[in-house]
Amino acid sequence: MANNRLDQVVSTIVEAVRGAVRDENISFEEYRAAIGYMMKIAESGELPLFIDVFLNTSIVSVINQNAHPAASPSDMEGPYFLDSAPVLEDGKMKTMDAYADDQPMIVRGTVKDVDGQPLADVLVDMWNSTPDGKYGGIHEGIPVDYYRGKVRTDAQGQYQFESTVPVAYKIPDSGPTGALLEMMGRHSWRPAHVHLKVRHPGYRDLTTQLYFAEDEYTHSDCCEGIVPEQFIYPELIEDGKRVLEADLVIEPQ
Ligand code: MBD
Ligand code: FE
Repeated sequence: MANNRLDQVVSTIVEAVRGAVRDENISFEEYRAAIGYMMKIAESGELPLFIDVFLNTSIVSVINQNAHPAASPSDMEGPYFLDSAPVLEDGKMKTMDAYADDQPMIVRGTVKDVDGQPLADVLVDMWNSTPDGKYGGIHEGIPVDYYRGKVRTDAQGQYQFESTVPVAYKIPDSGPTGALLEMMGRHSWRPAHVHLKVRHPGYRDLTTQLYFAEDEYTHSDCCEGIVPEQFIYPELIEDGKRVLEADLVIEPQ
């Protein structure tokens, strides 16, 4: 049986690309070059990165358009979420000893429903980069269970993670995605960020990110991220640890 949704979506995409070909007077040589470049992106393993750079932000707009007004804003998932991340009993992520001058970071808050009621036993995932912009299990030298993990909210709906402060993140520029951005005259930096994902039966998944107010890229993200204002944090230090306090509101399905 034909899948009508698939037919409609693919037809709309093809029509949009055909429009671009006509509008830009694309030559056969340019068409062949584009196919070659897409092959290169696929062969380098950067297909998810490439698509996220240009499209993830639009998917997020659609999610936010359809969201309950009291729900926390969604943000890009990016290419580096791994559902296989370890469950952390105490919220402490494994971090590499090699980064001697890394700064400890605490991320904590309460998960609530849209009426402000705290939700217990909610699954919260967090993942962030190393102090030099690498992700566990993705980039060389960082094992898969580092800088990522899962916790559950306690009876008061609270969650807490400990990790280290990430830096402004440069999209791998040795690959074809970074090279493309450079050829287009765009930089390939994302502001330093922390990824969060909240999942609970009967509720819509919430995927979002936290940012730092003092980061120079917070408002010029190479991925054109829609940075949620409520998730931009000024410097707050507690016992030498950077603290981000993010309450997360999820809505029923
Ligand atoms: C990232 O770490 C990221 O979060 C996004 C959205 C795109 C590329 C790399
Ligand atoms: Fe990221």
